[in-house]
Parts: sequence; C-alpha cells; structure tokens
Amino acid sequence: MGNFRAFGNTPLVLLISRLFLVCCDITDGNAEHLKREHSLMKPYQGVGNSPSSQWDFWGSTLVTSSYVRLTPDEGSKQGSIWNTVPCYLKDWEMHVQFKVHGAGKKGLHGDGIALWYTKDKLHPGPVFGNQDQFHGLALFLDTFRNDLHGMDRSFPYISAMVNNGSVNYDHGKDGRSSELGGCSAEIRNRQHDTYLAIRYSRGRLTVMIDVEDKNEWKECIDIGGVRLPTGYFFGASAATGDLSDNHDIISMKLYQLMVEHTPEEENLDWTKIEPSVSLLKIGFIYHNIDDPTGNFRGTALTGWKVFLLLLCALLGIVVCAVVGAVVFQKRQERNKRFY
Ligand SMILES: [Ca+2]
Repeated sequence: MGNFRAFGNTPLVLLISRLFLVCCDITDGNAEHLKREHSLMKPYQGVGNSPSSQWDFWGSTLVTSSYVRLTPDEGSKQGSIWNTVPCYLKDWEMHVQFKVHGAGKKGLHGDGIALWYTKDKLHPGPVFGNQDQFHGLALFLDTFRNDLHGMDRSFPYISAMVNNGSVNYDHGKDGRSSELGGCSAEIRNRQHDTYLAIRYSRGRLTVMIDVEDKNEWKECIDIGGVRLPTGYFFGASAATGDLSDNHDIISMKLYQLMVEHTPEEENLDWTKIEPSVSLLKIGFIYHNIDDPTGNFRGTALTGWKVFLLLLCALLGIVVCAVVGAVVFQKRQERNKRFY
C-alpha cells in the first residue's frame, strides 16, 4: 500500500503547475482518491475466483500472493488480467508496479507487456496477447526489437497508441507507424522495483516511469488532444514467442484526479466519445475538433506564445526604429552636404 508517488512532488512544481494550469490537480497521496474497484493489489484476494471479483484473468496468467505473472519465462505464452468494472472517471492516473525478468541474455528475450484502457476486455489476440484493432488506449512495454531498421532507438521501448478500431498494430515495425510517443527505458532484470504511471486528464496523456530506483518520476510521453471515452476497462497483457521472459504485474492502482469541468463538459455523454488524437503529425487519426473534452494541447504554451509574439513584435519595432533613425540621419547629413 506504500510507495505512493505523485507526479509533482515539490511545492515549487505544484505552485508552477497550478499557476500555469498545466496539471489541473496533483494526486496528493490522499487514500480516498484511490479507487479500489479499479485497483489490483496484493494479496489479490478473490481475483478471478468469485462472482464478486473485480478482476478476471486469462491464458498463462498465474496469480500468487505476491505477484500476477502474465507469462512465465517460456516460449509461446500469452496471458492477461482485466478489471471487470468499467471506469467512469473522467480524469485518472494509473500507477503500475511491474517486473520483467528472465534468463535470456540482453536482446534475447521478449516480447513485453501491454497496458490497456479499452472498450473490450478478455479478447485474446496477437498484440501482446490482446486483440488487434482495439478501441481505446494501449501502452506497450516492448522488450524485443522486431524492426532491424529502427536502430535509432534502443530497447526496451515504451510507446502509446490510441485506436478507434480501424488501425492494426504493426509488430514487424514495433508499432512505430501508429505510435503517439515513446521512450527507451531499461526495465528488465532490475534488482529494484519498477513503476510506470499513466495520467489522462482533460485530453492530455502523460506517461511517467520510475525504473532507476531514485523514487522519482521521469517523463516518457506527454501529448495533448487525446480523446478517450469513459466506461472502458483497464487491463494488462503479455506475450512470449521464440524468446521469453517472466512478465509480472505487482500492482495496478487507479487514482481519481480531482479536476473541475465546465457544465457543458459535464453534460456531454462521455461514454459516446470515439477514441482519437488530434496530433497533426499522425497521419492515421483524424479530426481536430475544438471540443472541451479533448484537444487541450498547448494550453500550457498559450501564455508563452503570447509573450514570445509580443517580444518579437517589440524587437521588430525597436529594429525598425533604429534602422529608420540611422537612415534618416545619413540622409540629413547627405542633404547638408548638398546645401
Ligand atoms: Ca517488439
């Protein structure tokens, strides 16, 4: 139950973020913000075994009292665990403690873990043990490099994908064509605990990792304009192929973020939102609607943009004035010589 980490852990960060309205609210470790019905914690009592259970699992998944092993360190295994309670929170933060470990030497292990917030649950398939063409959000902790042309990034590689059911995950390219952002991280065979946090609030998706045993979050992904509905399911899955690893989930803790929404936003039916991203550089998705439930990209920059524009304008005026004065003076001098 310990190990609570919030994104902003210094008062200054808190103050600045409040000033700039970057982070609408910082999870403050207040236990009442922990949503037990969406959290998976030791000793996982009743997981999968009773009708009242809030988590169900599939495939090679093994639930012990100290970890949930999605796959063992054996080839061709697939497993998943799913929250059976749909999540109706508009703003949330999921903290995942995980452990990827195995006997394989560096580069000879795979394939990794995927974390999900999707319309469907318990639908096995080829994407880290889950179905392709999913609806919702996926976060891939990809430990094996499939794309030998993509040597510009090191593995393991963490990336995010949002799908409206129309896009295939391209394993051969490690999902690069549909990736919204990502980072490399040494997450495997670490002796200390490894954590990842996913925050979704006001259309902004932020992924932070804590894998260096420094007890601090490091930014991995931060993008705006992400639209996700409510009423989807949280889950985790993993798969092995020719190469393998133990893929363990230690905990998944969901925190509600206390964020205020306008009455118009509140009146929308958030379950009807179609997953999308309004990043212009992404070719495959979609619109750029100025909807209050999405497209908050750049809110933090607006103040800076205005400031920079004003600064540029001011500099422009100063330069024009100086040049004008010099030219005027030269002309005056020339005119004097003529008289
Ligand atoms: Ca891969």
